[in-house]
Amino acid sequence: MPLELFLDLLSQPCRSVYIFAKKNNIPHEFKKISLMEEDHYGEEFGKVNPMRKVPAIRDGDFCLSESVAILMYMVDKYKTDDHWYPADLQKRARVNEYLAWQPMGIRMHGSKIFWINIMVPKIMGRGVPEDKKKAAIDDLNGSLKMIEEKFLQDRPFIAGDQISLADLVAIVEVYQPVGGGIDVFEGRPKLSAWRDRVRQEVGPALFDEVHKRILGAQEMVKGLDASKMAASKRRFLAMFF
Ligand SMILES: N[C@@H](CCC(=O)N[C@@H](CS)C(=O)NCC(=O)O)C(=O)O
Repeated sequence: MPLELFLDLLSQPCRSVYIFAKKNNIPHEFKKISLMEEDHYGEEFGKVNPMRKVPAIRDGDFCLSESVAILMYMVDKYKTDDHWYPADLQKRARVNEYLAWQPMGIRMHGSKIFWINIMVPKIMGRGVPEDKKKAAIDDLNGSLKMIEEKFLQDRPFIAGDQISLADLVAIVEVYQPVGGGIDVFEGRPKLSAWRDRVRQEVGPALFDEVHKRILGAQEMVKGLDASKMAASKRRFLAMFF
């Protein structure tokens, strides 16, 4: 049986897992879990991931969550090309350094912009207070600066001359606020050039296909039934109001 991937491409870590599986021709079955429909609270998915987060995978009777663990599982199981997770001590350490930084370093900030601009108005029926919006933008700008100045410096990719897991995990997060209507590439030539390199390495068709859902999120959200999103409502209430 192929690897079952439980994903929603609105989610950044789902996009990195999916790009990696497709790019490396890993046999898989895409099982769509719609976060907007709150499918992740269903009984079937609860058996795959009791934490009720995507991505998650099932390989026979082995279930695994957490995108970084899933990516590494695929690296090990399918013996993918070295550049994804280099054996070289210091290159691997660069990848690990980024992977360790990113959850609080950018993921949180990019996600917030998406929620503030797209999800909160729809689900709560009102906007986030201006001071919280401004703080979120400042945080995001700080994260993007860190990617450019600390993680990329003058290298084509985070670990050096070749694309690695770090670049995949990074690019999907950088796109989340873009889905929230903020063009993070404007006025950032270094970030834009890196994005172009990553897109080229992944393959433009695959890259664009995977990002279609997040880039169309503003339109998609208009048709949502907010009354079905009780869990998100509780979370936004605690976070922003
Ligand atoms: N650290 C986890 C994060 C997983 C995660 O937070 N997924 C989000 C989507 S991006 C989710 O499933 N959210 C559903 C919810 O919290 O209700 C990973 O990298 O896989």
